[in-house]
Amino acid sequence: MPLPLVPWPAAVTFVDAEGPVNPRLVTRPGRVDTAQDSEGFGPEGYRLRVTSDAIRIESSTPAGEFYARQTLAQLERPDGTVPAVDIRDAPRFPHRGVMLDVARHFHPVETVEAVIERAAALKLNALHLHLTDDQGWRLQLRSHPELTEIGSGSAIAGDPGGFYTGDDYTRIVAHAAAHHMIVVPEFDLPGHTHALGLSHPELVADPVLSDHIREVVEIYGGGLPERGVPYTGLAVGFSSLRADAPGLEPLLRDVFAELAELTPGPYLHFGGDEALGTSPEDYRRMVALAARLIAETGKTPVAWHEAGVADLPAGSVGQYWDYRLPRDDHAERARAFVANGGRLILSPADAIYLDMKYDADTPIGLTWADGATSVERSYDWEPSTLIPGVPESAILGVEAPLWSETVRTLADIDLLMFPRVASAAEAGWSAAAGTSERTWESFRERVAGLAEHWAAAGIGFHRATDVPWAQDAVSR
Ligand code: TNX
Repeated sequence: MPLPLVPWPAAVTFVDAEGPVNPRLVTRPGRVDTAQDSEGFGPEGYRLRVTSDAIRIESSTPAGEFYARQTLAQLERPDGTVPAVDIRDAPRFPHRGVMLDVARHFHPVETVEAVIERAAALKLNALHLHLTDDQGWRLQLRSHPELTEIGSGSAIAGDPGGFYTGDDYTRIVAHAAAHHMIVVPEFDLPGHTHALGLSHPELVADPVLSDHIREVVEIYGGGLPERGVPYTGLAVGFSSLRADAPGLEPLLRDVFAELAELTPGPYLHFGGDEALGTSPEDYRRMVALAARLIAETGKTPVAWHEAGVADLPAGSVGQYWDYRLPRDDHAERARAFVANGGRLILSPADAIYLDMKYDADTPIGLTWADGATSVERSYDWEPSTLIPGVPESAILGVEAPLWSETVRTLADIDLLMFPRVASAAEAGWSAAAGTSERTWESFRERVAGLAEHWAAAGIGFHRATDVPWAQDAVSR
C-alpha cells in the first residue's frame, strides 16, 4: 500500500478488514475530524487520536495539523490499518532543517521539490539552499545577470552546470511553503567565490594554492584552480573576495537586496566558512559587511560559526559544523554568536553531515569528518550538551547538510539522506538523548518501520547494517 509523503488528503486509504481484528488496530476509522483551537498546542504541535470510529486531529495551526497527518501516514501499516493511538506531540526546537548544496553539482527544481517532500514528511521545516560556491553561481539575479551568464556553466568533474531563474526559485519557495517549510538561501563568502570571480575578476583574489589544496588535488584530481577558468575540482579554501575592492560593497548590497526580495523567510545565510585564503583582518571586515547589508534588508543574517570572530549585528544566527567534541577554537566562535544575542543551528559534521559515507563500501560520499558515519553515529549526540556553555535556550535548532561534491542525482541524494536524515529529524523534534523517547534501541526499530513507506514513495534508502530492516525491504 503506497504511503504518501505529501500532505493529507493525498489519498491515504483505509482498507476494510473482515474477520478477527487486532484490538490495537483500527480498521474502520471513519472520517478525519480536524479542529484548530487557538491555544494549547503551540505553533507546530498537535493531538492525534485514532479510535475505532474516527480519527481526530487537534492543533492550533495548519502546521500542527500537517504534522499530525505525517504521523498518521507513518503509523499506517501495509494492510491499511492504523493503531489506536492518543498522541500529544510538539517539537523541541523551532528550526529543523536540511541543507542541499546545488553549487558543486546543480540539481533541477524537481529534485529540490522532491527533497522538500521527503524532509517535510519527517517534520523538518527549513530547506537551506547553498546557492553559490567555487564551482558555480546558481541563482539568476535581475540586478546582476552576469553572475549566472558567466558563472554557472560548470560543475564538479566537468558535469553540466545550471542555475535557477527567479521564477524557479519562487517555485521552490512556494513548494516549501506548501509543506510548511521556509527556504534559507545562502550566498557563500568571502571564500568559496571563484565562480563569482569569473564575471567580476576585480573582486576576487588569485587562488591561494596551499599545500592542503595541492594535496586534495593529488588525491581527488580535478586540477589546480586557475584565475578566470571555471573550477571543476573539489578543493576548498583557495578563493577569496578582496576586502579593498571598491566594487565589493555595491555588488553585495545588490545581491543581498534582491535575494531578500525573493525570499519570504526571515533568514539570509552568507556562508563565512573555510576562508583559508583570506587574512584574518580582511575576513572580519568582509563578514561584518555582509551581515550588515543583510540586516539592512530586514532579514536576520546567518553564517557558519567561524564568522563569530567578527562584529555582527546583534541576534545574528550561527551555524555550528565542527565535531561532536569541538576542536580548536570552534566552540568559542560559536559561543560568540550567543554572547551577541543570537542563537545557534547545530550541524555537527561527524554526526549529521549527510555527505559522509556510511562505511568503506558506500559508493559515493566523503570521509573527512572523522571517517565514515554509521546510522548509529548519526543518532548519537545531544544538542544541549554539544557546545559547552551553550544552554538549550540558545539553540535555534538542528540542520543536516548534504554537500554535493559526489552527489549527482536524486538517487544519490536518497542514498545518503536515508536513513540518516531521520536521526537529525529526531534530534530536532524529540526529547533529549537518553530519555526513554530517544534511545538508539528504540530508534533503530522505528526507523526500520519506515522502510516500506520510503520504498513505496520511491526513495532508494541505504540498507545500513546497523538497522534491523525487514527481510524484504527494498533499498539500495
Ligand atoms: C565542508 S564545513 C564544507 C563544504 C564542503 C564539505 C564537504 C563547511 C561549512 N563547509 O565546503 O562541501 O565540507 O563535506
